[in-house]
Amino acid sequence: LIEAFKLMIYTRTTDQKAVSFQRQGRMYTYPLNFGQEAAQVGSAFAMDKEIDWLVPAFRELGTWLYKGATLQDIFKYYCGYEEASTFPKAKNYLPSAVPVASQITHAAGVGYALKYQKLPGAVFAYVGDGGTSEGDFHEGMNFMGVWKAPVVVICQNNQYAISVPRSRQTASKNLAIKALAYGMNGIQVDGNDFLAVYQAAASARQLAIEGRGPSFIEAVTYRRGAHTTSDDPSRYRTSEEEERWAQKDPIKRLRNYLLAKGLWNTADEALLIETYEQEIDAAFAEIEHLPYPLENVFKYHYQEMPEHLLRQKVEYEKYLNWKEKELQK
Ligand SMILES: Cc1ncc(C[n+]2csc(CCOP(=O)(O)OP(=O)(O)O)c2C)c(N)n1
Repeated sequence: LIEAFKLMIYTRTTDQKAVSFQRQGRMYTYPLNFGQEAAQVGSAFAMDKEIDWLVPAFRELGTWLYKGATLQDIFKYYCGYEEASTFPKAKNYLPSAVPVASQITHAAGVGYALKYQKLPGAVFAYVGDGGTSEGDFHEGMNFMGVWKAPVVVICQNNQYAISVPRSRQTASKNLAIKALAYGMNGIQVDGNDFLAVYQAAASARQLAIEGRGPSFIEAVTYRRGAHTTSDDPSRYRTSEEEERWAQKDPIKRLRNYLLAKGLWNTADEALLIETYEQEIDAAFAEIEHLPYPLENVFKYHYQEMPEHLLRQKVEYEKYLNWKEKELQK
């Protein structure tokens, strides 16, 4: 429990730091994880780091860290180094998937391959509530159901797909019920309760490795921050709603539980966060000045660079000069 709680705090500290790096113009974009730490770390803790496969979407920072992605690679990715999203230091780990729900078909394939080759372990795949409305989601779910692939699909229902609320996303009564149609095990859990998520994910993994088929877990949570650093949630939701969910914050809840058990000391928490912040700053400093590879985007799409790309390249070079000057200040 302490390890999990620490990872939740580490995840939140990294998240906050990443947002400030982006705001300072030192990182390009970033999807926020604030408020979803129990859904991520709770499910990750059910995973066998060595033999299980992680098939991520793009908003599972706590899971990524658990599975062995380094801060350096995570930061590199959000600084534009696409290759870093393969997380070369981690084992059995697919690259993050921004095309929404495309990863569910990959997860079905990896699960099927494990079964076909009689390899041990399970696949942990992540998707958002919005992702459940995509074609790839249905194809992947259908395939893993038919083939009883050892897959655990964790859906972080954070209530929004950018600005589209869950209520306008699907007429389905809930998301977990979707599993039924594919002959999969389906369960809805309080995604802000670390223990509930862990229990659901551990049971689902057990079913998977015993050959009893894939599972779909709807972890009901809330994205307390913006969709990404380019989003302004005040345009589509109320502060009353945000306040309601703040009361159910997953870190607050696990902290209260640990305090009640006499397992945690709040005085140590501030110190811990300070140590984490130093570690995170040091990791960012290691990668911040690497030569920026975005020019690949310009170079490799066409044999001869078309006019509009040339214009963008000039703008980009201006930006680089600006950034260089800012860094020297
Ligand atoms: C196929 C596809 N369509 C649209 C987008 C743009 N887009 C990025 S994230 C997102 C919303 C995803 O919502 P959800 O699945 O609920 O995950 P969340 O972002 O809330 O974690 C959209 C529409 C995309 N990346 N891929």
